[in-house]
Amino acid sequence: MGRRGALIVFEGCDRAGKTTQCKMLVDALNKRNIRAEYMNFPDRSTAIGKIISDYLTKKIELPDKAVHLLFSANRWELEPIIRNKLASGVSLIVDRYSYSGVAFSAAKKGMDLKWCWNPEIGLPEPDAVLLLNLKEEVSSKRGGFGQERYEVSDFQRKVKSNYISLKTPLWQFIDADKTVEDLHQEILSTFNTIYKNSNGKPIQVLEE
Ligand code: Z5A
Repeated sequence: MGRRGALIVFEGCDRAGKTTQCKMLVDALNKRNIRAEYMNFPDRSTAIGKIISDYLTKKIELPDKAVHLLFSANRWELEPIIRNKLASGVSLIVDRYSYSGVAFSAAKKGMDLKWCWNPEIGLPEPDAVLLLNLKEEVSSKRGGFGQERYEVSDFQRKVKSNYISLKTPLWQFIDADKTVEDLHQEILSTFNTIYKNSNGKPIQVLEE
């Protein structure tokens, strides 16, 4: 039997370049005959994801706790697929995961970090979390900022500090204030190390 895929999560504040880099990494890996696929959360294509999308685009309102659980349920509905893909040798490059779930919800008034983390317990733990770090002055100048719920500077600052509270040894901070290509090359070399180190290790789960 061949090796399992690696589970690599990209996190970071708005417009840090996560989607751009995740997709470039998947393309580069596939060209090198490493099977890899892109996944993103929220996955707006599922039944739960459609409600989340309506919430983010301000078409509907929901209580904070209810929407938090929907974001988590969106990961749980894809959990069997994540496990199957990894077991079959496909590496998953994931654009936001549980850490966004907690960092964003806990940035809201009255939302407790620990309460927010609870529904994430038991999901597959990533082999690495790459946090793309970008100064606010730079991110706010990038395309599209400010159109969706949460795209507000004060809120993004709280999210950033919540990310720091969630940090574990799996996290790697990457300065994202670089050209797309320079950042890609750095991420590609980081991937090589993570991929090598994950070989032969069973997938763990997120714990309390
Ligand atoms: N959320 C939550 O509350 N709970 C959860 O459980 C989860 C998420 C999973 C929607 O996420 C919101 O959901 C998000 C968190 C919350 N809210 N916020 N804020 P989403 O993933 O659907 O969408 P997004 O997170 O808003 O995408 P993003 O963060 O804004 O963008 P990005 O993926 O980091 O960046 P990008 O799309 O690759 O690039 C953005 C722009 O910058 C684009 O014009 C690029 O061409 C440009 N770009 C990219 N890289 C560069 C470089 N290196 N230089 C210059 N310009 C660049």
